[in-house]
Amino acid sequence: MSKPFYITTAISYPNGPPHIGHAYEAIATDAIARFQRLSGRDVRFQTGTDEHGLKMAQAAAAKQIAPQELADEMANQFIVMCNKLNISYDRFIRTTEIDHHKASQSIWQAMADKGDLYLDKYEGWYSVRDEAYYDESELIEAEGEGGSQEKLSPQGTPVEWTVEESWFFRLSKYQKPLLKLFNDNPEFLKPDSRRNEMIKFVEGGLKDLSISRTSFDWGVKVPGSENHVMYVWIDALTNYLTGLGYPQETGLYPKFWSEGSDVTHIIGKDIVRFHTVYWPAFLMSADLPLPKQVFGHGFVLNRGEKMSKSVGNVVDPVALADTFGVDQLRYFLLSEVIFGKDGSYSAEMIVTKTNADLANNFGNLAQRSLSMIAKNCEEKIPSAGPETAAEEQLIRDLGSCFTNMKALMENGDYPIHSAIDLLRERLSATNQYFADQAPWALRKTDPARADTVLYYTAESIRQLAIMLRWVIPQSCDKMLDLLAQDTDKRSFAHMDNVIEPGLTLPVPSGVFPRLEMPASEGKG
Ligand code: ME8
Repeated sequence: MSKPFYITTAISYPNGPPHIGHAYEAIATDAIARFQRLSGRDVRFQTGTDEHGLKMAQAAAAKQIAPQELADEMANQFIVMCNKLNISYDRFIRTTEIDHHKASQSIWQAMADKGDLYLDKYEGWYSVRDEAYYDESELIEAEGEGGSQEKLSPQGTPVEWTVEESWFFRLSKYQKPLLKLFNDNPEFLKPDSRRNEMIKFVEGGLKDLSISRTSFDWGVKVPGSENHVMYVWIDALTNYLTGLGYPQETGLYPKFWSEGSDVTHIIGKDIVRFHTVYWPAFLMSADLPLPKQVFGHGFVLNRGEKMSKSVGNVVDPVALADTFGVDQLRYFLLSEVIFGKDGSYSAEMIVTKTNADLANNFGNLAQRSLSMIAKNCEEKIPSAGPETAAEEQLIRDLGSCFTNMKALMENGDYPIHSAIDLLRERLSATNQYFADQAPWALRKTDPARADTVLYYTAESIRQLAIMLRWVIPQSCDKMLDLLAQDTDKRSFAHMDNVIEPGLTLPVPSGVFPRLEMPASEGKG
């Protein structure tokens, strides 16, 4: 039996509506969660919103509303986005929930009990945009938003000099254990390029971390120091435990957060330090198990797209899904962006790619073969006569594709785009088989052979739809409905089944409409 699998996205700041980067992370994480479920694993998937901190407090103040009101309004938009994109989360966590305050206070207390927290005065640089403290040596001199030369964070955001009483975490104590973690577990941080960066950062020495604030109160109260709220990242990272019921020792928590489970955090490249240095150090301090893997994906950039001037490059992912289709957007992002690297998108790229791979390749194959079955085989899956070398190869290659796809997705690097490439090759090969065998011509000369070709085409579509279900779930389910497949026979375990001759099929209909470039979009 494989271990229970717990997968999470980062929790997003709801200081504004979701953008395409949030959608990308949710879609990629969802695809991996679905892949693991199709493989038969016990999966728990969590996403949510990170609602405390100065950034939220300032965004609410700018709108002259309470932070909770802003959080309620925007968290709802994140939930709408996840539902729209068919994100199969088990829990959507909001850090303003009561159980989360309790969990954050528990991990705080565990670190305090260890002797890892002390009170002192913080004096240094803080970036509200990144909700991060920076060392003087990390800052860059560059042109700031006002046009003059300024000190900026390594992410290019403004920093301010901060002086206040603060609780500190003895991060310095964890330098050696963290280096050991990186060295003993090459899988802990992927891709490797980010691992090398973090090893360098930790080798450079770790300063103790300021982990509470007194200058505002929008956060989780520090136990025993009521005038302090926790640094937002302490509470943010704890969300992964809260969602499992921590500190309760029964139920989901021991099942999904233990040596006997695989915990995977999918996050963007800008927050790798928080997840692979601070988070494991907090967990070590609290004597809690560590995640098995943190994957730092790249950024999705909208190049070639005309964007609204007032909001910079923010595009509403729900509007994109409305325009192009949910599965079209999912397919595009997952196949176009190399997981772990930056990628770019434009309306034209989405239209071109999904028309080629989904409408022309997959859609046409299904539409042509299923309408032939409807017309010539009394709407039933025909019986197959003896297989020729062509069918043998068709089925053998689908089997190898399945094996290779699983091997790729199980190696820890999650090369999602390469797994999809394998499937695209199979779609093309199945189309080629159908064109070469020309069942419409065989119908006149050798009807039994025409039936055999239609049978194998239908069986190939069944296997392809199962193999693509983690990428484009709604469309594959529609395809499997057209093949009259029971809903409980659609997982990887059913790849070995074969479609039943004589099965009555519903009236075929198109699954992938051909997209047109929306009139309002530029050519990119
Ligand atoms: O960082 N492309 O929240 P966030 C791809 N609350 N991913 C992107 C992206 C882009 N253009 N822009 C952002 C936070 N992301 C914290 C996380 S977790 C305990 C707390 C990713 O709303 C980003 O890297 O700024 C992060 O993984 C996620 O979106 C949320 O970003």
